[in-house]
Amino acid sequence: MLRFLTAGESHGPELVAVIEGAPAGFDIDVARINHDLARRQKGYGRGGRMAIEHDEVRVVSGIRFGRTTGSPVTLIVENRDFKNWEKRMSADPRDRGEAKAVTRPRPGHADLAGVLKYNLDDIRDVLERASARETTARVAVGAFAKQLVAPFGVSLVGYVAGIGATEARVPSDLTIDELARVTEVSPVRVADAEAEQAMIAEIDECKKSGDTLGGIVEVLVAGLPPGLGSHVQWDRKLDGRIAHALMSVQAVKGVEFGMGFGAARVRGSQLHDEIGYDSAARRFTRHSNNSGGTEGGMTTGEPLLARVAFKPLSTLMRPLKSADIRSKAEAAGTIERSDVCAIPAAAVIAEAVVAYEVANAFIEKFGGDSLAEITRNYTGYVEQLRNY
Ligand code: EPS
Repeated sequence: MLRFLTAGESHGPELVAVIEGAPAGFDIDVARINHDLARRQKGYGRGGRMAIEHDEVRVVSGIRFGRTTGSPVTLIVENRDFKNWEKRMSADPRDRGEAKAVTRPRPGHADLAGVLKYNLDDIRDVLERASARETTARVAVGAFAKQLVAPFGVSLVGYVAGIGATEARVPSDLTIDELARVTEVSPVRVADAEAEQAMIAEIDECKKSGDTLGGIVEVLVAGLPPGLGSHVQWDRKLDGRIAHALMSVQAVKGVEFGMGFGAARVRGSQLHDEIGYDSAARRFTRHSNNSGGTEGGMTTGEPLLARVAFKPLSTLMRPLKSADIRSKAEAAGTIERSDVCAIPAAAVIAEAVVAYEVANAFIEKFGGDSLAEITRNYTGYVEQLRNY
């Protein structure tokens, strides 16, 4: 099984991810990890920070001559902005006086619950770690994970399905590769030119009025065999694990699969995906995919589709009412440099988070310590399905 931890603060020196349990013998192209980090930095509505950063991983362990060795993989991303924050983010107690404490919690952020829980009197001790800057490390992990499943024909794409009040159509005739290509060149990561213009206009309007915008992203995964995850125990259900991982992304308020909440409003006869059998391909088929590719916590073999709702960012340039944590007097929430809308980046983050969970389920099912061993197990299972 894979596991990983991230560490690092938004304005600290570095972000770190340690991935444990990766099998040996997998080709890892660091440029592909950096490519996803660059995708995360893009998007209409981002703030000034992204002009400072140039996110790239430094591999510290676990990869030798472009291949995994089976050892823990450590990936480090430098925060270029740290040079402007050295005194304020210093580990040295002598620098304490250099930093002005943040004392006005932003409604919607981790600020207030964090200082109460950890008994802190400077909100910066909370906001630095709560910041979505941490998703840089998670995107690096996801980009690594994608390369564990790529040899088995698994591909993923995250894209935007809505920003604020504007929904984007997703053309149903596009392959996953085409969808990835089209959304990649859109400043708001959509495949709908009309919606793109409306979204850009809404982001501009919010920027002017000091407001922020949320949205919905979708992650589509193709090439999964049936039977990843398991129905036998609650914590082995793959949709449950993916939902947990997605809910843990900063600002996420909802996750659904396939028809999701809509499934509650239709009859069973209108919802469930009827089953057929393709004798030539020797595989079971579905007439629809309302389940979003999971039944009983297992993949069905159809594309997996997760939808994720992100709330608008909680740092408002025209702040909401708050109360100072020291004086308890009414005060406006703190203004920190932030983004107006981070939904295009959120699509890349959600894609990475799902990639990790899928890779983990894959390694669990076809478990082995090397690419050769996993390939044997995978090929044997595919054969078993064909002969079923
Ligand atoms: C960032 C995410 C946001 C940005 C941050 C970079 O973090 P937060 O969740 O704290 O709003 O605002 O940039 C800054 C903190 C800054 O100083 O500009 C990211 O995704 O990299």
